[in-house]
Formats: sequence, C-alpha cells, structure tokens
Amino acid sequence: MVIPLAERYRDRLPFTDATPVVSLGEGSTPLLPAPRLSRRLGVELWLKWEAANPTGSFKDRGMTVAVSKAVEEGAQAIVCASTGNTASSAAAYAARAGIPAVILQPKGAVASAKLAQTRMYGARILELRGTFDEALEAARELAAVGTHSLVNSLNPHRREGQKTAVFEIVDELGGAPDAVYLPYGGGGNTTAYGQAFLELDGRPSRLVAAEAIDRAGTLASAIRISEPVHAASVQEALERTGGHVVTLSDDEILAAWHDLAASEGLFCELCSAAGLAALAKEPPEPGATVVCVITGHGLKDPESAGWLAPPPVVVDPDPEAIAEAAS
Ligand code: AN7
Repeated sequence: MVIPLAERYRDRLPFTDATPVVSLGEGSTPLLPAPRLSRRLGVELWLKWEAANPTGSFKDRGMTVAVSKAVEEGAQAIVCASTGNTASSAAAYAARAGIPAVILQPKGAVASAKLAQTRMYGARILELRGTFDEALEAARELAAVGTHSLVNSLNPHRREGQKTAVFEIVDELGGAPDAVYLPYGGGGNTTAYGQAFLELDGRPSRLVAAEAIDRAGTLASAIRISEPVHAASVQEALERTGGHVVTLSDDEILAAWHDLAASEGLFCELCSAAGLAALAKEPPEPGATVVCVITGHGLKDPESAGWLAPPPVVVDPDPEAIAEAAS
C-alpha cells in the first residue's frame, strides 16, 4: 500500500490533528536508474518518475496538502488556473474532498487527456480566450472575492507538499545528489525543491531549472507560461544551491523526450524531458550523480507522439507479409 505524504512526512508538513487529510496515495514514486543515458552522458543518472502519482503528475504532492488545508479552513470550493496538470490534480482532490473545483484554462492549449481527466472528475472548466498568464490573474481575482480557495502554487501549502520529492530522493540515494534538473514553467516546483534543501542538513544539490526559450509558444504546452510568477524565488534557490537556468529550443526538448522513451522505456509528456535536455546541453562534471525529475506522464498528451514516432505498419493476416514487415 502506498503511504500518503501526510503520513510519511507528517512532521515536515503543515498538518495538525484537525486536518482532514485528502489523499489519493500520492508520493513514494520510483527513482529509476538510467544505465544507457548514464553511459552516454558520462554521469550517474537517476530518473524521478513523478508520472506515478495518482493523476499522472507531480502536482498531486502539493494538491493533497492544499486541498486538505482548504477543507480544514472551511473552504466551500477551490479554483485554479492551469495549463492542464494542476487542473486534473485539483479536480481529482476536490472530488475526493466532496467540494466543487473551478478551472480556468487557456482555450485550445491543454493536452487532450488532461482535459478528459478534469472533465471526468466533474470540475467546472472555463476555457479562457487568452493565455495561461491571464487565466492565473483571473483565478486570483475570483479567489480574492472569498468564495473559492486558490490552489495554484502561489498557495504555500502546494509548495510544502511538492518539496517532499526531494526528501524521497535524498532518503533513497543516502544523501543529496550533485545536481537535480527539472522543468521550469511558473517556477513553483523549483521553489519548493529549494525550500526542501533549506530544511535538510548538509550540502544541497545544485538545482538546474530547464525552461523553453519560446515561453509563449513552445510545443511543450504544460510550460507555455510567459511570466513565471516565482521567478524571484527560483533565482534565489538557484543562487543558494549553485545552480542555474538552462534555456532550451523545442528541438532540444523533443530530442530528450524521444531518448527517454526509446533509450530508457519512459514515456513522459514533452515538457517533462526538459531536465534531461538541459543535462545533455550543459553536462556537469564527469561522474556526477544527477537526478532528472520526470514530472508528467506521456499518456496525458497522446497526440504529440505522432510528431516523432513512426506510425504503425498496416499488414494483412498473411505470415509471409508479416515476417517481411517485422524485420
Ligand atoms: C508536467 O498545470 O503550470 O515550474 O498549470 O505540468 O512549477 O510551473 C504545470 C506545469 C513541469 C512546470 N512539468 O512546473 C499547470 C502548470 C509538468 C507541468 C511543470 C508543469 P512549475
């Protein structure tokens, strides 16, 4: 049985005896070795497979805390803006808590399976004729009215939950790796990782935040965010840990995405390969121990597989034709 975050890290999270814990069994995700990529890149590479969370992304770590606290504080409903994953996670935990969720998302810019999830969980989805950044502003305004509790990563409880990924990595490796690479959209996750290292004894891992050069138009729709709200705290976390930002073209992210699937058997969503793309672009010292955080599942965005992977071959039920086509 998966131990919920609220139990595994209770002493480091803002839970009290009065908190009604809303959990779907998040966290405790696999830390997988990556032997082929390690050899090729000359490092000891580990992949933190956050797609194993209940709704398929790391957002669930923060959402269990944010929704639990919202319910404790008497919230009647929650609201968030999203490029897709926060929406699915908020909708799932709201369903679990028995309260309504309102989602504001940029129209036409959310991957199909994320939308399918969010609809099934029963959230009220408002498709904004505008960008993610405008959706976030709208969500903040609705929350300010007082009827809905904001569960974007501006909510500190979200970041509290998300920092637990670092605790798991450090626990499993028996210490902090030399560097941790992760995608950088709004920067809530990078900020949360920075917070985690502040709470741990010893040398922190260098945090490397991998962002798209074309923030407003990248194919990686999850990080299609022009103005990262956490830019200042990301900068602070990178400076404190000796890390930096790596800026990537879509081609660089696409190449790493294909590599993760074809070389290591991990099908993630496009933006989740940004950390690996940054590692390949600006490699650390040879032999360094490195973790790339794979933030979301490839099944969330099945259409995008068509950009790189060859289509199936059509055959008749004829043994000779099949043998020929199979080779
Ligand atoms: C798979 O769902 O912003 O830097 O609204 O879905 O903390 O923003 C998602 C972002 C990385 C970037 N990986 O994290 C949303 C949203 C995946 C993501 C990020 C997102 P932040």
